[in-house]
Amino acid sequence: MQTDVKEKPIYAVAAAVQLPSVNDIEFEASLSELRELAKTLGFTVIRTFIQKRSGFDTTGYLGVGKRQEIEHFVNNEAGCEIEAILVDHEISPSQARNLEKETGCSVMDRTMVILEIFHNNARSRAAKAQVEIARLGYMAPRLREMAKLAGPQGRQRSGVGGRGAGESHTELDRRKIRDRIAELQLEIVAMEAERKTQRARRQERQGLASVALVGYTNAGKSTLMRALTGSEVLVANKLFATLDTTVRTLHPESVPRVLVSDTVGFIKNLPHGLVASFKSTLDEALDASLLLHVIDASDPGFERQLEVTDEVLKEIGADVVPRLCIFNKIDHVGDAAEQAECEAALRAQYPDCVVMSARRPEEVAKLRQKIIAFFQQGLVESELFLPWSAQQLRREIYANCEVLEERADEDGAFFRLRGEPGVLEGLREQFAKAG
Ligand SMILES: Nc1nc2c(ncn2[C@@H]2O[C@H](COP(=O)(O)OP(=O)(O)O)[C@@H](O)[C@H]2O)c(=O)[nH]1
Ligand SMILES: [Mg+2]
Repeated sequence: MQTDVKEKPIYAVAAAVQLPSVNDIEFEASLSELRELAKTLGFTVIRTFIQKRSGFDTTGYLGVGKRQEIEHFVNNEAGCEIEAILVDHEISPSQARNLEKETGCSVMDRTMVILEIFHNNARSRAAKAQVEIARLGYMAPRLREMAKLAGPQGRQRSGVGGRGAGESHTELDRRKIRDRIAELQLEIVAMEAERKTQRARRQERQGLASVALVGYTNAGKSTLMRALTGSEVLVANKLFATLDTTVRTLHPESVPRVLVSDTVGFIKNLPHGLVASFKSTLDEALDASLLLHVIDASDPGFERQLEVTDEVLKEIGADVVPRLCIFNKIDHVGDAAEQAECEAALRAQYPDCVVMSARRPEEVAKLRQKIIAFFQQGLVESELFLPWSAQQLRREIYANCEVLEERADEDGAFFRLRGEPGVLEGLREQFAKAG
């Protein structure tokens, strides 16, 4: 596992055309989402170029003047090496190629940025196949342009975001890509059957206490994850945080031990072709015994987002998993009076919800208690006697139960324990045999 947080930053610039049909708020929201997504891939976006136009420039997406401005910035002003231009739309292969040629930087459009994140986060075989289908679909029309770039004068593409996989695809012709997509689709159908068995296995693992964070990008999922698990160092570098499976234990450790996992997050401006692969990356949510649905209470559009999240969770069959709604960023909702008003309104509309700020440690501690309480619901208290002759079983006790009290006498030790009924029964049987 990579833990080196001193990794050199990878610099990028963002660029976007604002069409007349898009208002300033929508435009800025989409751009800031793009910057968040870029951060997930390890990019530091140091400058954003925007241009109002009645349509995209057919040659290079942005008008020629803006392209020159970017070229000038990248080569004379930036003061660091700019690895990529991130474009907040899906653009055509030739637009991308022209932009690359004129600026000397790799171009990643919105679709590609998102695809790379999905690629890094797909865990199950079905999710990987689903993401590969989307990648192939994206690559197919771009092969010719990529081949043009690949000559001796072709730019060396950076390794960021798994460009390597794209390169190997340049050798395949379109027919091969079509065949591969068909093959993957068959595999996915076959995997549906496998999923059913996985479900059954998951049921067996119910004993394992696991929580998954779901919700829109920028709601504060990773921040909460960090606060709940104390994994400051690892999450500090977004690139490695994404490549690692983001699963950590609740900290300080609890009984039972609770695993917390982060998910990719819903994207407001998700290109159509990526819907299926996005859903597949939510597999994690299906494995959890409890979902934490994180909502940015300070986002004016949160109600619609909440609905979409509910719908999608239902579609993937995760609506049966118990769920806790967390309205986060309450500190970001106006002054104290406005915060109180907002909190009261949320509590009235969503009974059982949590209203909090991931930046307030005491509220994070409360959430942690609430999570633990959820998993302790099924636990029972019991007294067990462990004779001295069976002291080798002490470790079993401490590993599997919460010890509320331990008293010793001449014959052995009395334990007052809290744990799952099955676990306590198992211990009792072992003690009987050993005693
Ligand atoms: N004001 C405020 N900002 C927050 C809170 N939680 C997260 N943030 C900020 O919101 C941004 C997105 O957070 P992040 O955890 O990356 O969101 P994710 O995309 O859901 O994982 C970051 O800049 C966080 O610092 C909160 O409770 N209050
Ligand atoms: Mg995140």
